[in-house]
Amino acid sequence: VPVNAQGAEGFRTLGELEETAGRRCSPAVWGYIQGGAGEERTVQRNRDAFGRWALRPRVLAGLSEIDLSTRMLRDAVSVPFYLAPTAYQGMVHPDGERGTARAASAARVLSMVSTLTSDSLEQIAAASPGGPRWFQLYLQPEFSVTQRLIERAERAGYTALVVTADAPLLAVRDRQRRSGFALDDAIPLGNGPDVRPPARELASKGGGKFAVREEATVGWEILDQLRRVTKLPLVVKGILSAEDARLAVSHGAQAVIVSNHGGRQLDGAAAPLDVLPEVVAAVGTSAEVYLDGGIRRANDVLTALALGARAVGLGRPVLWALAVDGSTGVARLLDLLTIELASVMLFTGRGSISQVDRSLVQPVTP
Ligand code: FNR
Ligand code: LAC
Repeated sequence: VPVNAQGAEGFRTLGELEETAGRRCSPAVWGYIQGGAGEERTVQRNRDAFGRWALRPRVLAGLSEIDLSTRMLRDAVSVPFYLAPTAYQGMVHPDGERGTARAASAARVLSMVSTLTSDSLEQIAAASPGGPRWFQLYLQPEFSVTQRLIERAERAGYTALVVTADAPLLAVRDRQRRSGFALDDAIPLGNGPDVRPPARELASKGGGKFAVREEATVGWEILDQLRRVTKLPLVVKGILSAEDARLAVSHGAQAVIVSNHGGRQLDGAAAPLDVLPEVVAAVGTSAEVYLDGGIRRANDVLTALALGARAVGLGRPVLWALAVDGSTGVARLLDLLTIELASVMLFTGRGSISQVDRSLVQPVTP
């Protein structure tokens, strides 16, 4: 057996990806990527939730073809999973967001591109001319800066606006603090010096009072305000209750993403998978429902789809693949997951995504 039995690609299976990436990243960057809020109970919960469901195999289903293609709002995509937005990809590999977007668009997988990228949103669009591509918006302290970002995203051909609502402030992340990483140390933001990440702390005013930074003081009417400045469909990311899902829809969101930011914001929050059924019930057919958090294998994808998600997002796995082998690594991740998904569809007797329903899963004791 050769010393590097993994071969040039660095990983041959989805299962070895995380560990391989961990060996490639500096401890500080790894602490940032892996870390969650507080003591990471929610990070753990996101994964544990999948263990409470089993897939129900179906045999002799007479399938001659498996079709994984579906639609996310107006975009036709080849698979029911997409790339969740993640910041500062240039830190993990020089291919950066351009490399990630290129791999995704070649496979016709949808990319949600963060506001906080190392490359500019125009460079990312140019590297993946066919898309599909949505722009993830972090509201800026000045609305004029927000508006300018939206105009740029429209001009560059992004087809929806993903408004991340669960980060009015970046949570204290113990692991990240211990590893010594601060966003301020990160490489410069590709979208320009006037674009800012969410605040890292609340400003104390003394006497137990704290001030919230301007852009984080908004209420649901911000969606109405955004709709006045753009025709792009609005997607709200970071929904974890039926109440907020209904509010998002009533303010014009065409889709919601059930997510707890990969366990990076409110430690103690529920797993997206556990909240998914109530959100799906609350919005009915008035909006599309997506989910991210803890998706690692094809069985996770199908479990979430069976419980009502239209598509699911990959966060950390994309960063792992990028760290290991740049754009090629991301392409390999998407390929491995796609092939695995097709086989799981066959084993569960589903020839197309529209045939995935609640009867595909059953609750089990972990
Ligand atoms: C994120 N996430 C995120 N979300 C967002 O809306 N804008 C962003 O810029 C980022 N940045 C970011 C950086 C890193 C390092 C991570 C790990 C995550 C959250 C992301 O979109 C998604 O919600 C979670 O990552 C999904 O969970 P998994 O797949 O990582 O378990
Ligand atoms: C994070 C922010 C940047 O989770 O979204 O680190």
